[in-house]
Amino acid sequence: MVNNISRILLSASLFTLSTTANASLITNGSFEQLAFNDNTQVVGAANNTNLASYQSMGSAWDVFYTLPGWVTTAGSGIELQKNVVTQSQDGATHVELDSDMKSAANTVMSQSLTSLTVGADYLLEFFYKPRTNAINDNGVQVFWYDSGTSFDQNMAAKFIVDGTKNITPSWVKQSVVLTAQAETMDISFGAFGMKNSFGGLIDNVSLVQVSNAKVSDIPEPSIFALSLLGFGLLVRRHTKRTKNKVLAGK
Ligand SMILES: [Ca+2]
Ligand SMILES: [Ca+2]
Repeated sequence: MVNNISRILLSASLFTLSTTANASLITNGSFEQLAFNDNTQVVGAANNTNLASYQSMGSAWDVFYTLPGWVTTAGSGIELQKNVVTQSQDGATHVELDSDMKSAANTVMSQSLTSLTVGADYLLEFFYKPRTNAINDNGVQVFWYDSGTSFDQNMAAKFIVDGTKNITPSWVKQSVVLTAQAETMDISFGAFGMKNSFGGLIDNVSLVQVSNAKVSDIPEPSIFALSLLGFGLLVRRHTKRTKNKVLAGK
């Protein structure tokens, strides 16, 4: 029975996967959202630019503690750029995390992802472009951890990209597969290297589920509970059939 239930589970989860395969789980992955759902107004710490006014500006840059979907978890804030260093890979805006503040600091921005499937794989993709020709100046690290854990600069990065503009003059797609260890995971992007207000540029971040948890990864108590449920359904069906037979006088 467990085998049958496993097959049903697998079919059900494959169906779910096929219907959600293309939906990115990242909020504001292209950094184009200039308004919060609750209408919170935010102003940049460097130039006092209201986030909403990016819409009408031909070019702009400022440093924000929060953007829709993203929050600063280390450093001085997220630098949102529009047509000042380069065109964006997607849309009109992108971010840089070696932010231009009086004391330039390598910033970490984070987002929580909920309702993940423990044990399932997720493909993270984003576009990266190094701003300068200097070595050790444009690095970006990706961290992925259970939301119950606070971000820590000493965490091991799940992915690292670094480069220089002369060798990598255009946006390049980066990809890494991440496995969910909890239903709610945090993803963080952090700049590393020289803190000089010039760093790696990031745009078009997406995260999609690419595999289910293996049936063998489902905790045994769940299979046992499902077995009981299946057994209960069979008993109910059998009882109903017997009752119908009795009513029909068979
Ligand atoms: Ca964008
Ligand atoms: Ca730098």
